[in-house]
Amino acid sequence: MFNLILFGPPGSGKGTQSERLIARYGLKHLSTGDLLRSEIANQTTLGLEAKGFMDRGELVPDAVVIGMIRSALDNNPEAKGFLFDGFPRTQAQSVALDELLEQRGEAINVVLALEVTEEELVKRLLNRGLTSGRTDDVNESIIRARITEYHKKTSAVADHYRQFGKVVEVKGEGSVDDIFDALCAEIEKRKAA
Ligand code: B4P
Repeated sequence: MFNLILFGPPGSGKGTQSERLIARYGLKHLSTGDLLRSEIANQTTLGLEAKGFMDRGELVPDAVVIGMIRSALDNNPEAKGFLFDGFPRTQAQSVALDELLEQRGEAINVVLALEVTEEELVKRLLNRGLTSGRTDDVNESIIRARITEYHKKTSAVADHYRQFGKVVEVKGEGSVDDIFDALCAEIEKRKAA
């Protein structure tokens, strides 16, 4: 199995690049953002609980997202690897993911961290907000709150995996094709190792 985390601030291109990476490598895509939005669309109890946090640009509680990932791993025993997109987002989620994978005899192979400046992130998300219908993309102060959450809680995820030498930084500005090629080059190196 090959398991990778696509890491980076909101708007760094995780969703965009994940689509291409899963197509190239046949990985199972696990996006906690997509899973949460689907719970909201179906008006489940979990979705109703998550919506308030997401609308304010805050992270959803760890127990909720860890439970979702546990179920997703259980439901995909045949997967040849997972691409984690937007998860883990806290130190506690990182530890939980490592444990969930270890119980299955697996581990994270690489964390690819997309680097994008804050002004570019805000520009991209406001632009996506024009068409996405996402309530967390339309208001600049909510977008900045999401970026602040990222610096406060999510950058710890990179620190966690750095201690195991698993983090590779990739420039997340430029054309989608060039960024994709850079990500693939790093994956190929790790697969060959
Ligand atoms: P997510 O759904 O993960 O959303 P995101 O980080 O905003 O998006 P992403 O980074 O994937 O977007 P992309 O760059 O592809 O999270 C939403 C919310 O859910 C969070 O705020 C939180 O409340 C909650 N949540 C999710 N996971 C959680 C967890 N584990 N724990 C707790 N809470 C959690 O796209 C951005 C835009 O940039 C697009 O319009 C795209 O077209 C554009 N773009 C991409 N690449 C580009 C490039 N190279 N050049 C120009 N534009 C580009």
